[in-house]
Amino acid sequence: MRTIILCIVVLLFMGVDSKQGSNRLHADQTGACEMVPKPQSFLHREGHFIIGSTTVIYSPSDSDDTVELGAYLAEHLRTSTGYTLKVTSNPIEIPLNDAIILSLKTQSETLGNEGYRMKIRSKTVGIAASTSAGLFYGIQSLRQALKRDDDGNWTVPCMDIEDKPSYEWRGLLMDSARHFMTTDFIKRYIDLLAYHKMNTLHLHLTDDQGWRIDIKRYPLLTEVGAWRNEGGKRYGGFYTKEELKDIIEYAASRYITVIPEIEMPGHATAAVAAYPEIFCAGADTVAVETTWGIHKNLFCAGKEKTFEFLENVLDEVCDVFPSQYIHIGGDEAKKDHWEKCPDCQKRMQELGIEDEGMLQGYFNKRIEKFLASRGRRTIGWDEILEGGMTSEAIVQSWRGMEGADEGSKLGMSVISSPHDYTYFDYPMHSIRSKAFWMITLPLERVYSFNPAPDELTPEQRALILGSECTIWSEYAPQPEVDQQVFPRLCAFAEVVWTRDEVRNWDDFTNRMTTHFTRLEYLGVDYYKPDVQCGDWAPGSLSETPGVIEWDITGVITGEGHYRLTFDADEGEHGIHVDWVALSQNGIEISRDTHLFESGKENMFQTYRFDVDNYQENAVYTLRASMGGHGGTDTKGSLWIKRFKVAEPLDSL
Ligand code: TNX
Repeated sequence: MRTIILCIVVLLFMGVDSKQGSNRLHADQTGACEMVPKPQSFLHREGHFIIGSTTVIYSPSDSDDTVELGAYLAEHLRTSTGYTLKVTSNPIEIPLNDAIILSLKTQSETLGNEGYRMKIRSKTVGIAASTSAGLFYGIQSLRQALKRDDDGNWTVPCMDIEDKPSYEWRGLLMDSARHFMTTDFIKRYIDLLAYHKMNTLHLHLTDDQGWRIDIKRYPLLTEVGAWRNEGGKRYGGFYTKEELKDIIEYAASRYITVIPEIEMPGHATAAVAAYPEIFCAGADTVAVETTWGIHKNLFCAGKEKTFEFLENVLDEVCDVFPSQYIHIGGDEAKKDHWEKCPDCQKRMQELGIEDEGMLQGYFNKRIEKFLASRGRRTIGWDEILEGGMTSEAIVQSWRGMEGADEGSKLGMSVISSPHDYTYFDYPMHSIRSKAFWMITLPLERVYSFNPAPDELTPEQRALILGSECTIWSEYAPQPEVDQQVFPRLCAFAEVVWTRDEVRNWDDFTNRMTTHFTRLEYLGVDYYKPDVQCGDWAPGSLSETPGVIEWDITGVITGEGHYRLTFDADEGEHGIHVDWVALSQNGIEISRDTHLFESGKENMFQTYRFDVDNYQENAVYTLRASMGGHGGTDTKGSLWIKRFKVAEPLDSL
């Protein structure tokens, strides 16, 4: 049944897309390569290989990994083409004229750890690499080369590719602390990362607004720390160790390393809410945070209990995560409590240091030493440079590239994640719905990013491992993540995979035309602009809030999650909103209650709704309790955007 539906979907694409389809064929014939990220070297050849029901996949028996790759490729081709191809590790069974051959060439030096060579001819497809990771990336390129011709054959154009990544560290940070993301959703992203030849998933597991990893020795971390009050409802969640191991294993089979981040000493509200004994003396007890921003609730650096706690936590983290690296955060640690806490001050006296920044340095180095005793290397945000770290630690530069410059001068390895190129929580176009700290980050700017800029010396550049993009989730609950991340992740993937000399913006946007079709086929809900669905004129609002209504029938187009934004763009005064509700045929189906007063910092003008039972002929009405804020001369508009329900990925 699934295959039939997929075939219908494909046929639909072919139908709707027939003009584009012939363009695509034409593009190939002129030698353009449509893959994203673009291979380092590509040569177009005449002809096609046809994948039919009799095609055989050969995967070498060198290791379990290589054997599994054959099955992995067959499964993808089955979901795309409907054919269940034979997979063999017996060379005698390879047909001469109808085979996809994976081979491990251990002597190939030019391909490195992740490179591959692919030769597609009319009788065979050959993918060779010196590692199974390389074969895996060759398979991703093959998936992207697959298309259906006018006769309904599944074909791949003849070509030669020689390819390997520019950077060894190609990552995405997912923040499931601010908004929880399900394990299925994370696995879906693992597949999307793999499809774009990325190899690192950084899981931001703890923050002020939630603690998301089960720690056996400290059950309150999840009993208390994983939950917060959101509009009167209990919101949260956490991962059990089994769930995390499952994610790690799933990622490993797609050549992705999962790096955990346990934030310290700042972004620790959820933890100190659960265990106040590791909070500074004299500070009022706290609850798990419900607002965004930089909070001052740090782990106490004076108490030995804090280090005992963190070492025990990290001990369990190391048991779950086999990664060579553990991220300890280190960013945005406001020292207000440390300045007043007798324990912290005593510690500073003992250490003979006068400033709290140095105390954070002591804190970091102690934790780094512990992690080293477990055979792990520490990663921290660029603030870790302030108190001094050993050159063994890795610095993740986020407040620009200064941290990359400074860290590499000290001989430290670097992950470049400057926020103004890599933060996909920032809006891609409209500045209408953004938090005060965000800038607009268009696709072209992401594409122009250079993780190891020319201003650095060759020695410094050699220390840049690569880059990570991020989806911080304060303003991106799970249903909205796809539209924040895509298509920017495609541009980013090319930045970290493809050499500068091979990259070109116009060529990228051309290839994206085809790639958008792939994303759609995969079920990725990539960025769409907001649609205007109402407005208000000066004098139409009173100063005391009243209920205003808009008919928005035409813009509710199906089931899913909707985000509404108020744009109070004209007039001396702003607006005041208490709640917004969505009705279907006069019956309220969803309501979001929170205060918004335009002009006030840290207030968000967006309201969210879910439509679970969409009816095509129903009338949809939006109602808001709102008024002018201080005056009634305000004029503005309402914008809405639909986010599709994330489905498990289909295959190409
Ligand atoms: C800064 S990046 C942060 C995060 C926020 C992000 C929002 C970093 C190390 N800290 O805590 O989520 O900005 O854009």
